[in-house]
Amino acid sequence: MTTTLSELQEWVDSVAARTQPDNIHWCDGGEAENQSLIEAMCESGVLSPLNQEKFPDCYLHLSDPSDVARVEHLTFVCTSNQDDAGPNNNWMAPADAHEKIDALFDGAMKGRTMYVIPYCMGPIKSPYARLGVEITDSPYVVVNMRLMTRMGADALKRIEKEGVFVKGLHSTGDLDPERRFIMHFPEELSIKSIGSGYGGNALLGKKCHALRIASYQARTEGWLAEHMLIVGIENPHGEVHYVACAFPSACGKTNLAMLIPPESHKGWRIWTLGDDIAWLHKDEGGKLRAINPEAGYFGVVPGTNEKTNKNAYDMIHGETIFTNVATTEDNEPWWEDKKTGEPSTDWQGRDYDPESGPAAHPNSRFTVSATRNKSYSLLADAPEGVPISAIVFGGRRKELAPLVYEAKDWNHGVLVGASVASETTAANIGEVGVVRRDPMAMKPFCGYNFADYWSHWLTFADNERRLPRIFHVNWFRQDNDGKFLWPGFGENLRVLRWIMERCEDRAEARETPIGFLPKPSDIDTSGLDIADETMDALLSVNVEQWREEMDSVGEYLESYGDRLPEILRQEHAAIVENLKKAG
Ligand code: GTP
Ligand code: SPV
Ligand code: MN
Repeated sequence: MTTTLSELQEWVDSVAARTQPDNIHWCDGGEAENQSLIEAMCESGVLSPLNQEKFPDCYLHLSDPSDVARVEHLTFVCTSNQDDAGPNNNWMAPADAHEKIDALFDGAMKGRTMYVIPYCMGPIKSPYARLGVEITDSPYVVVNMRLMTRMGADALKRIEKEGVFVKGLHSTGDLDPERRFIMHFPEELSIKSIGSGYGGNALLGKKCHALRIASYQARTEGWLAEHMLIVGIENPHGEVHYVACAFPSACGKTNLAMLIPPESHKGWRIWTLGDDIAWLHKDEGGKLRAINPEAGYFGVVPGTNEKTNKNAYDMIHGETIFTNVATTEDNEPWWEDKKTGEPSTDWQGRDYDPESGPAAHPNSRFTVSATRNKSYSLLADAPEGVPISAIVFGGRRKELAPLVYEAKDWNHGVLVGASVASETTAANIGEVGVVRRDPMAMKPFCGYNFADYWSHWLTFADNERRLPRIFHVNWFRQDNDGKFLWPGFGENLRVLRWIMERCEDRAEARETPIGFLPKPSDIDTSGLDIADETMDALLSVNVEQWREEMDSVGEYLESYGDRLPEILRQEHAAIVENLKKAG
């Protein structure tokens, strides 16, 4: 397979001239190709088969121990003008960036096969879908891209027809963190990544294309590319609301996207549209509609069990690639909080020893096709996407942020999103558990200046009535002993119910300085063993702490200088004023 599109052919030729692979393989995305790649990787030791009786067609990949997460400090947005990338991004001048990274690509694929992966982000017939081609020397990337995107012949056909595609060049290089860079050229619709084989660094359709490049395009074209799950919530009358939630990495998107309603909620159903990324467009009637650009899940493994997330637990019992989990004596995958079995070999392939840390890496992941998820919505393939009733921001906060609150209107909602802060997680290399600002859960993923991004969000306010309402949730409040106050997981449906009822003007709320909160009695806690004091704590606003928080938000926003939209400044001032009046 080659291509009729000369721009694509010339790019592939020029990459081959620089990287000097032994072979070039154009991926068709078919079953035979996939099987032969898996066999070759099992032979070379890149993959190993797991217990095929209990985990049919499941494989284990152990990455280089230095290459286990995204690397925000090595990720760059290379716009001609530094201010366009903004204080939220590392920046390098495009010419310098190309020179630096091209030198690393020189001869990088000697002795290897170069794979050309045409892919489509979004339903293949959707007008909202976008195309890309990833060139990589990693067969692991190929089989993962096949699960995560609509990859192969159909995508290539559309690329040839439309002629516009994102160029993503990737090589694992020598995996030396000193020679690892993830560079984005939004003005050229291109990405260059070297030195990592891991997740968001290497599967370029995901964070690099569908968020960093797409967010940049979305701004000029009038839509939004967001780090959001999309979920349909069906009540016992068969009415469905679609909700899009932006939580930072490893803060509960996959779990919420496929949650199982609690016992007390008979007749409720959850439909998964997406678990990580949403592309939102205004339709002709002015409603926001969402598509999921992805076709699979690259999800956090630890914590997944029959109680927390049975859908995910069942889904990953077949046709799944596990990265950096432990294994048991009889070669089943094992991870912390799996609740059954014992680890015998850890994620580095060593005999398990509790002294050397967790058995599975905290950022170990499963890659699996969305079609294996029992709650996968048929509408995930709908070209026009689904209408969104509510946007929900959230973060991982031990203190401060209540279980749920609602913004007063769209502009206030943009402030709520811009103010999101969350404790860092193992999804990025670096310190874990430190609170940092993560506006709209997009800190690592916005491909341009956050101030311009907030201005873009604010442009949607002109048709408020048809827009989703905006909320903020926090499943992660803790008591003094570090115990979670809220049971989370399936029980989060109770909070989503209040959110949906607010969207239908059916639920009560009390006005507070930070927005609308439910009274404890507004959240249905039937069948839940939770103390009244706990509900009070979860649904209270500590004015003193919030004053400090808003000071810190104000300082953060001002760090964006002249580009900061005046409306956001006013929204912030209004909350500060409310808190002042509150005593
Ligand atoms: P990325 O794939 O990195 O974007 O993460 P994500 O936002 O999809 O997070 P995910 O659903 O994988 O959850 C991350 C971790 O948080 C897992 O270990 C979960 O078990 C845990 N978690 C998810 N939801 C809840 C919840 O409601 N309460 C608590 N306490 N933990 C949760
Ligand atoms: C995240 O970190 O938000 C992820 C995993 O979803 S990765 O694909 O590595 O970005
Ligand atoms: Mn994510």
